[in-house]
Amino acid sequence: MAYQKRISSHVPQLLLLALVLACANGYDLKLGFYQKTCPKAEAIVESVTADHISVAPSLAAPLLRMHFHDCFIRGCDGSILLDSTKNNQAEKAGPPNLSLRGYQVIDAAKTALEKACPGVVSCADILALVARDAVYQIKGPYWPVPLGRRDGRISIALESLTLPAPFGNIDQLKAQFASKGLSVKDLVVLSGGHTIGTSLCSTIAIRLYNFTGKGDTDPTLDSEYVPYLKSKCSPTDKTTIVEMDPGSFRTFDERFYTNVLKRRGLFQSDAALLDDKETSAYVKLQAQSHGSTFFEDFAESMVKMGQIGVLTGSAGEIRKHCGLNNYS
Ligand code: HEM
Ligand SMILES: *[C@@H]1O[C@H](CO)[C@@H](O)[C@H](O)[C@H]1NC(C)=O
Ligand SMILES: CC(=O)N[C@H]1CO[C@H](CO)[C@@H](O)[C@@H]1O
Repeated sequence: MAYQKRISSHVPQLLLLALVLACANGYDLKLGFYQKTCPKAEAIVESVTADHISVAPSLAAPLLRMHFHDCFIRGCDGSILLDSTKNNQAEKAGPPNLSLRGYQVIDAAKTALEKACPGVVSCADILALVARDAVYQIKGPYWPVPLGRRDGRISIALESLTLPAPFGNIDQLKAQFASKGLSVKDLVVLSGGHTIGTSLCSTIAIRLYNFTGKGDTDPTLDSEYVPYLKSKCSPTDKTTIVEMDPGSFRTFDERFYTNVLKRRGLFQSDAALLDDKETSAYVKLQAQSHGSTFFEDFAESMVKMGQIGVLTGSAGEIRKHCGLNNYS
C-alpha cells in the first residue's frame, strides 16, 4: 500500500519519463511488454523482491550493482547470472564478483514467474526489475523499466575485467561510460549508487597503505578520514567490509556527493568526479542543494543504463533457470 502511495506521488515525473521513452526512437524495449503474455509479471517480481528486502535491506545495494555489472558486460542480457560450467568460467567467477550477492532473489522471482507463465519472462528483465524494486523498497527513486530483454548465452570471467575499476581516473571512466552510450552526466549520476552499500577493505587497501608503493596514503583522501578507514581495515584484510557512506549506507540519499566533496569518496573513481568540470559541478550542486534533482536524474540514467546492448526479438533465449543456458 505504502508502495502504491509513494508511486502515485511521483506520477507526474514518471508519466513524463514514460512519454520521453515512448517517443524515443531506436529503443526496442517496451513498457508493459508482458501485459498480454504474463500480466502479473511485474507484480510478482515486486512482491518477491519486497519479501526479501524487508528482511534483508542490505541486499538492495548488491542487487543494484548486479544490474550495473550485467549491463556493462555484453549488454543487459543476464550474463552475470550464468553459472560457471566444466568448460567455462563465467562472469560470476571474475575478480569483481567476490562481493556480488543476492542471486537468490533473482532465482526466487524466476521460480514464481515460471509457475505463473512458463518460458515467458527473461532473467535479464527480472534483474532490471529487481534492481528497481529493491532500490524503491529502501525509499530510493522509482523508475519505469521498459521490458523485452532476452537472455544471452555467453558469460566469460575475463570480461569482468573490462568493468570500470575503482582506481580508474576521470578520463578512463568517461571513456568507459561513453563506450556504452552513457554521458558524462550519467557517469556522475550513476556513481551516486555508491550512496548505499559497502566495499571490501581489500578494494581500498592500496589507497590507504601503499598508494605509490612507498607505504603511503592517497593524498587526495581527506586526512581526517584516513584514521577512521585504517581503524576499520588492516592492510591485509580480505574479508571485512566498510560502509560506502558511513552512517547512511542503507539510505538512498545525496550523501555520496557530500562525501565526495569532502574528499571522502571511498574509491579513486569516486574522488575522480572532482577532476572534471561537469562532474565536479554536479557533485557540488547535489551536495549543496540536498540532492535537489538526484532522484530524477538517477531514474533517467538507470533507464538508459538498462537499455545497453539489449537482445530483443528472437535474439538470445528466455532461460528456464537464470544460472543455466537452456541447452547447456
Ligand atoms: C563509475 C564506475 C564504478 C566503479 C569503478 C565502481 C566500483 C565499485 C566497487 C569497487 C565496489 C565495491 C566492491 C567491493 O569491494 O565489495 C562497488 C560497490 C557498489 N557499487 Fe559501484 N562502481 C561503479 C559504478 C557503479 C554504478 C553505475 C552503480 C549502480 C548504479 C554502482 C553501484 C554499487 C553499489 C550499490 C555498491 C555496493 C554493493 C554492496 O553493498 O555489496 N556502482 N562499486
Ligand atoms: C608496497 O608496494 C611496493 C611496490 O609495489 C612493494 O614492493 C611493497 O611490497 C608493498 N608493500 C606492502 C606492505 O604491501
Ligand atoms: C561465487 C564465485 O563464483 N566466486 C568466485 C569469484 O572469483 C574468484 C576469483 O576471482 C573465485 O575464486 C570465486 O570462486
